[in-house]
Amino acid sequence: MTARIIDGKGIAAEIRKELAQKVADLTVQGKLPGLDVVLVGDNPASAVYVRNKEKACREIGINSTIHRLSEATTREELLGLIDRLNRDTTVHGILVQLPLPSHLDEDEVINAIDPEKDVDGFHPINAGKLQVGDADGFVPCTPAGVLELVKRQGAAIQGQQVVVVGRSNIVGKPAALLFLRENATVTICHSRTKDVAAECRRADILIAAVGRPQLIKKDWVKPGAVVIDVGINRVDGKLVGDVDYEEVRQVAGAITPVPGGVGPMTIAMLLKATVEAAARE
Ligand code: NAP
Ligand code: LUD
Repeated sequence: MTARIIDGKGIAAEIRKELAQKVADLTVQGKLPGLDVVLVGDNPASAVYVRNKEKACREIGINSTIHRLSEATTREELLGLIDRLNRDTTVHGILVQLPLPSHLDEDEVINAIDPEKDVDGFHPINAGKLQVGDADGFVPCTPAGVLELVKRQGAAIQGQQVVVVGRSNIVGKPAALLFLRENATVTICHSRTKDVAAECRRADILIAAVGRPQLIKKDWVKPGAVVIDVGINRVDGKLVGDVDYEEVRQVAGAITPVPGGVGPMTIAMLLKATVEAAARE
């Protein structure tokens, strides 16, 4: 059996098309959605992602402003900008691209963002809402994209075994909570898990968010499982996921490619959150 390829790029384009109509409606009502993205320093991957976000906003009519700040930006300058954006009523969403240069405290910066504008869903208020099951909060874009992909390609979630490899606050942990909310039975693996391969083999839906190129092998995957590869690793100038794609596609039922899988969905979910923030105003 060869796995069906889950076309994240195509699904993300469909979602953007749906959103373009909502943006047009909001704009007519005088609520032009606004997203401000803050990029500090010159991390080349971050520059690519932010450019992709800017382009996606432009294409569907979201008013986006990118604040490109130097590596030497001080804590006070960054917090000052966030404060200004918090108070600017034309700004519905604020996103500070991570990672930040090491002299800046990511938690402090995230905490400074108005939770109502935190379209990334990283503020503790929004993380807490996901945890307690309050549907009003913003959900981190990458796990939201993972869930949307699984739903749109038609896999059942309720009662299924979902295994998430990775427990970061931006991907693994919220992904686990989202699938729990969908009534899956969820296992979270991390670097201290005794036998990650054995845990993965039980998964009906396997979500890899590890940051280790091609860690997940064919014999870690139950035949027919849905495999979602969140990982983006640059190896010899090429992008590869956390899943050994060529191997695993021989046993999986469905699999996301890298690139063209979860990455474009992250951006589509960011646009969706921004549109929602504007609609709530
Ligand atoms: P992270 O913060 O580095 O977290 C990695 C997690 O994997 C940690 O929980 C770590 O465990 C665990 N881990 C590391 N090695 C392991 C191993 N050998 N076995 C089991 N678990 C292991 O990374 P992240 O921010 O979640 O990102 C993960 C990957 O997704 C990266 O490749 C990143 O580039 C990519 N990513 C993609 C998107 C997208 O839109 N497609 C978005 C965000 C991230 P401990 O907690 O024990 O250290
Ligand atoms: N920080 C994110 N840091 C990194 N892939 C993204 C991402 C687009 N505050 C904050 O945007 O949500 C975030 N909020 N993240 N990420 C990763 C993470 C953040 C990753 C990949 C892509 C955003 C993307 O467009 C393309 C794909 O997988 O097809 C390929 C892009 C390429 O490198 O060519």
